[in-house]
Amino acid sequence: MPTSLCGTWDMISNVNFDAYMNALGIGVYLRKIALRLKLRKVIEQQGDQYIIKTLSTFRNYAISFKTGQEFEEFTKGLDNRHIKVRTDVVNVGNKLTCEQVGEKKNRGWAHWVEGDKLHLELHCDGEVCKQVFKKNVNE
Ligand code: YOG
Repeated sequence: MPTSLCGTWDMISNVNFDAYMNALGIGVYLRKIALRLKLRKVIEQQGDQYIIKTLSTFRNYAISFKTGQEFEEFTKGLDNRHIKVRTDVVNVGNKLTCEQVGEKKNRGWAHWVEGDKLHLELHCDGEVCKQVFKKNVNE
């Protein structure tokens, strides 16, 4: 089990998000909107079962899965693709990793906690976006 990812986390930095979205084929207009968003992650976990919500003033997105089990993800409101997904808990660095297999090569993400910060690395086609979130203790 990784160090608990649970809680409400507010974005404090977002590096290379534009290039990541471009790799996903998101058009310039949507990218401009998305770049201004301060994303919030709300993560719940019970055993192997996770719910990860990405919230913003523009759109929300949620996935729910069991680690170690393949599932189908439809990235509705994001790049709107159907992908096969597998998440795993990696003991090295206490990471929760996700591989998103589909039309886009080398696509996935990893979450981990360092101190009081939640880290997220999103990758697609050689582009890596790094997002950091600070725990919101009021939520
Ligand atoms: O999170 O996969 O935590 O699902 C990245 C969006 C912007 C819409 C957010 C809406 C990728 C336009 C999800 C943003 C860009 C841009 C708020 C990242 C696509 C479209 C929903 C993600 C994982 C890991 C869990």
